[in-house]
Amino acid sequence: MKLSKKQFKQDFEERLASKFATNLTKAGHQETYATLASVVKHYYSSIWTADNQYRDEVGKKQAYYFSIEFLPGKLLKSNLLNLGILDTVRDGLADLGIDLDEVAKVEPDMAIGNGGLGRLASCFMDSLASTGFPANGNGIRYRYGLFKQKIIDGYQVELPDSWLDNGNPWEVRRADKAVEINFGGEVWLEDDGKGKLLPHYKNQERVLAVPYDTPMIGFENTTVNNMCLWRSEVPQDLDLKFQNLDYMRQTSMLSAELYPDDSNYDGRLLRLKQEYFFVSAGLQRILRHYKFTQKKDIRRIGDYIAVHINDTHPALCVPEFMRLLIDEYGVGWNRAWDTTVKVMSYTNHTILSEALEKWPEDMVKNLLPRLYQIIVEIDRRRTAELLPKVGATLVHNTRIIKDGQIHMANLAIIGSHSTNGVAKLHSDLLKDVELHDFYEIYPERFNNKTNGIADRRWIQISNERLSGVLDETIGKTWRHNLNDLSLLKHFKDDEKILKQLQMAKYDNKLRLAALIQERNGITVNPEAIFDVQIKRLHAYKRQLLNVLHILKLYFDLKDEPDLDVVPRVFIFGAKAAPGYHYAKSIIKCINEIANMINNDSDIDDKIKVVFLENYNVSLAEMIIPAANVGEQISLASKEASGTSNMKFMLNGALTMGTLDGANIEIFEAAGEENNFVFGLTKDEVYEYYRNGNYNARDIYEQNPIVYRILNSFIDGTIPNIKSEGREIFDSLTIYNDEYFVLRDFNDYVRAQKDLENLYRNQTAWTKASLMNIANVGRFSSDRTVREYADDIWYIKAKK
Ligand code: GFP
Repeated sequence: MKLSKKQFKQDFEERLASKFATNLTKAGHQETYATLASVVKHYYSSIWTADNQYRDEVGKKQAYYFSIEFLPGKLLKSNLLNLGILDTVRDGLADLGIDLDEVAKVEPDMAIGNGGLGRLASCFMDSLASTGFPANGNGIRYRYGLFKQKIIDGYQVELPDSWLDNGNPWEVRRADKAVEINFGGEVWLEDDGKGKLLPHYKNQERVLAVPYDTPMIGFENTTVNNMCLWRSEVPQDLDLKFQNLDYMRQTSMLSAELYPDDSNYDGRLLRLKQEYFFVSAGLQRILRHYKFTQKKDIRRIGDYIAVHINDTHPALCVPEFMRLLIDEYGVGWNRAWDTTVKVMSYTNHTILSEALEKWPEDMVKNLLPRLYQIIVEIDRRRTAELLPKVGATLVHNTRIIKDGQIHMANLAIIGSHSTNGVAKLHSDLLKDVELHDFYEIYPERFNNKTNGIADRRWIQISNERLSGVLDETIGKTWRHNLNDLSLLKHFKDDEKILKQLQMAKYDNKLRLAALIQERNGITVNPEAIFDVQIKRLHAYKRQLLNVLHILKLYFDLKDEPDLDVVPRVFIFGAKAAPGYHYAKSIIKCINEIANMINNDSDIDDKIKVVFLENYNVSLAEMIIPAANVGEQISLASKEASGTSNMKFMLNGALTMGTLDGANIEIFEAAGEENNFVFGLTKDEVYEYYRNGNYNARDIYEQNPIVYRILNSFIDGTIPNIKSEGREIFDSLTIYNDEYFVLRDFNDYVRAQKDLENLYRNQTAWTKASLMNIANVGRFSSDRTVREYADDIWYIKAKK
């Protein structure tokens, strides 16, 4: 959009006066932020309205991305950037004596997601709008986002993330578009007199779902999509028998928090309720909108909408869409089924069985009696149809209802026309191993869509320093097409440019060093290698392997204080799921090891270990630009894709990684010689599984370095970790090291040595860094969403 600085300043001052009855000299940070957001909202509102109008008139097919998590982070700067007014607003505010970066700090992170899954959803939201695709999000407006992590005495403590306390200026509550969701009660079918069976209900619990819309603004175009988030409320005309406090409390719990503790029955029930809640609300709204705007036969809806099931949480989309079509819109079963399969598509994000949801049959039957009937019928019809074609074994292995449980991944695969993995290796594993039986039956449904990242946020906003160097070196087209970063290859031997890249990195390291000083009170040397591992804390991601290597360096230095090492700062950011004891023990150990090493005067600044608490999107935006190395060290086959690996690459960090997930494609693109590859391959891991011959205890007993390191967890060397140290020691030596940490240790140490050697030669290092940046184009999520649009959703971008 076009905006002059003068106009902006006038708009800002007027809004400040009308909204808060105050002026520039008196306004506080909150008022400044709310005013700015309000002005920005005013700027985009007409684009948003016009785009909605256009879609309805043209009747364009739209996609809807159903996800239990979204992780947008802060929206202010990204909205300004995408509207093309970031610089104007920054300058205008500066004229008024306001620092945009300070104002931006006021906005709380919108953290209604947990990790890669939710962040991917938000990268997609940005890319879909920026590439002009009509595609919207659908989720839950959790009152409390993912917990805030505090580290107290080295332990993770979870505090509520009450992110809505000061309001949320970006969202629009649309009370007129509320829908009702029903749970429980009884259902029976009755003939309607014309030969049709219609459901009748008794004693159902009613909940109101109210949508809150947040605009997803495209980058310098006219597309504005919608992220619709649902809030649960009590219906105004609630039946008397439900008017009690317990009911009120339960209703508000539905949209209270992400991933309620599911270690007990009530917690699990609540989670299932949440899943149905946002699925049903989203589908009802879509169907109503279609009826209202298109006025066409409901049976043609498959030409107008695509619904995406992001992981298994929204898999109830399948039976719920069937229910709505059949019960509410009078479509026959066969037509409804064909339409459902045409509309739905599903992404699998992990092969870890803990994440493939299964619900007890009884729970589904009691909570969602009509959906249960439909699921049973889908399963019955499919079994009857397939038995003669593919035989009993394949049918049995792929049934939706098995052993008293409803298998949500099976439901999602069967009820949709596309199942994709998120990196080549992962998609192949799905086809060849994990979902092989499905692949035998529906080979045409399987495909790969390698993940990507919204490069605008991950470089233009978060790394202005590097962005500036790139602009000056290769021009600005890369800001619209990330593939143009390949122009940088021409400069790989240009010492002037290499120096500039080094200086940009150094400045970002200074910025991070200041943050570490402020938050952790640790002084780090900006000349040191900044070696970073930031991601959810999970055993398969192997933060522990990183820790073992740190301990090796530490002991080496203790034994030989004059050892010539390149100073390193090891940086961690990670939240552990509140009920995941082992992961929390690892956090405790990292913090105790950090204390031990950071305060050891023998070590000085040769090694520093920093655990930054409350890792979130905003913190990632500070850390990644400053990283020299990104640790991507999961056991091969376990990390479906990874996306922080792509963010590091974009910011010129080298990857220390296994041949897992998208690392493989990163190495292909940027060259193994420009990164550090180590560890077992996927085939070697599966070979161990087949032969059952991995013996971690042997490694512990036979490798003196491993022996010493592991003993330090239990012999008091590392203070204050009596029980945690024992837990970790046992997991490796007694419970046979599920993720082959010890097996990969030696090769990891070797690769770390290579890394250190390369870093000694700054020119060679920076060349490798440049080659990573120059080859990152394909990891833009603009590319990924185009593939989804072309191959799965069949939607077209606005010209
Ligand atoms: C999951 C997978 C990752 C993958 C993301 C997005 O992330 O490998 O990159 O989904 O597809 F594990 P987490 O939620 O586990 O971080």
